[in-house]
Amino acid sequence: MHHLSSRTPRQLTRTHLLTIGAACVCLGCFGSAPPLVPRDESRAVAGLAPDAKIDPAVKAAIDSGKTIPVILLGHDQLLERLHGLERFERAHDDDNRLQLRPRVVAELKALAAREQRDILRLLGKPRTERSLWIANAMVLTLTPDEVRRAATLADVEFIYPSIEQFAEQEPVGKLSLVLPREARRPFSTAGKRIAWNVERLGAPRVWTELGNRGEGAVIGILDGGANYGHPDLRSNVWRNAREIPSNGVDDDRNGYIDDYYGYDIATGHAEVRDTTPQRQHGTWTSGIVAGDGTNGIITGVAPRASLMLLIAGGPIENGLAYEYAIENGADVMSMSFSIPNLGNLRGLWRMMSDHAVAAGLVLVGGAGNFQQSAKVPAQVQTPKDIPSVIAVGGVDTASALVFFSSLGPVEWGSVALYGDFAMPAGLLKPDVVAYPGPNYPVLAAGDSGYIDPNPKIQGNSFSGPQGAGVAALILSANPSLAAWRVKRILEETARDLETPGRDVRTGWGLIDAFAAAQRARALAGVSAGR
Ligand SMILES: [Ca+2]
Ligand SMILES: [Ca+2]
Repeated sequence: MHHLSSRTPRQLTRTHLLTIGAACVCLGCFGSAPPLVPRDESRAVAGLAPDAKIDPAVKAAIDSGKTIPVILLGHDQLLERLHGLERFERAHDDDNRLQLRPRVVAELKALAAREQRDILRLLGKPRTERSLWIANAMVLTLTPDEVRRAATLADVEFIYPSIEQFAEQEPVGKLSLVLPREARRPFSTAGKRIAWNVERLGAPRVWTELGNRGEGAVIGILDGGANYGHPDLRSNVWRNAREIPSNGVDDDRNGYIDDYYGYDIATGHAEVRDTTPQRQHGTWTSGIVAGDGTNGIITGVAPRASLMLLIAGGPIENGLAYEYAIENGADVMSMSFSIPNLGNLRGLWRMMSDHAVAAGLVLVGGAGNFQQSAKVPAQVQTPKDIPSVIAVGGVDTASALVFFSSLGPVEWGSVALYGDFAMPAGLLKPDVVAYPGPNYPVLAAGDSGYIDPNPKIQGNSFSGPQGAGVAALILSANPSLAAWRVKRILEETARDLETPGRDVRTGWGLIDAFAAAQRARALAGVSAGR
């Protein structure tokens, strides 16, 4: 079996999914509109006792006298932890996602700014090292006494260890390739071969019968970069219209110099192009979302969707990537990686994900390839272990689960601030399944062609982007749909496999692109076949 090297940003183990083989806060109102988050006073809960707010890893460090970087989670969050997103969904199920987004973002930013300013003042710190609004959280390096003091503050909900080494402050903006501006060629299947996974998911019927190739949808590819110069990708790479590439200037003043096709948040580089044979992962996943077949084979589910290329390492950087995607108009985030053993930090990631979904970003990724190398409930790993993130497992051409596809359920009983979905029942995962391969062509990163035949490369890193591509088709059919409704449509239109109903092997079943796009279109009040 061919083995891919994992990308390992510093001390984090981050595996690509190809093995080959609280209390509600009072929120401002918008005119006479109802509040964004319905208050439920009965659910208001007191914070933890100071000692219980400190993660065991932080406690061990300060007990030995160490000054360490920590993540302070603020008390004020947009959504209540346990059922906040569910309540938000009920309140906003029919709201227009694109109109809801700026309201959610404004509230998230206002909450974070206010409370983080207070915490800094109370701790006597001039500034944070990193600050998030997608969850109200910030990174500070604190002495043991400062950690103990932070834990006594009502504004501090929890203190996590900070496990990332952040990029240096001298970012590099130079891009190795700036594509010429050229008119997008009309998409056509004429004379093209279509990869069988794309065909079997029903995507070509969406293109031809519904006239929907993913136009208008922007997919964040949170991966290791991609060869966006590949002929099958170059028409579909997203551009930041407010940024002039390679001029060394942060033209749009978003803190990222020359972020034109996306950004490498992990290293502070604008360059997101990778053509090296050892690192083709992001080119493969990009191609499965939107490879348009210019050079002969259509590998993409949504061949007229746009791709925003992002690179991140640990939880804080991934939170920054969520923020970037939301602020720059992405509709979907494709996440073909897994991070195991994050402990309580899984809770931070879940909070960020719930807020991102509320802000209209569909989160999706492969379920993992750990059926034989990890025990349940640790086979589906972060971030796909999060309820609001769509985990895509894998089946073969006979619709039988593949030997490596991670099994559910997952558990949250051990995670601080959560404690729900305890074993043995846990949380059902995966959510749906697609085709992890091998034996269908994928883009070659090093040249303009394909890996074809591809008898070896397989994994749920390929299943996740199929889910992301279908999410693009859903949102292209109906851009106003809430992100959680995209997840629901994927699940409800999936073809049930194995045990009738949802199960811990294949979830709701095999993704059906045509049924999903048709459902989305019907919800938009447009009859199919028009
Ligand atoms: Ca910029
Ligand atoms: Ca620039």
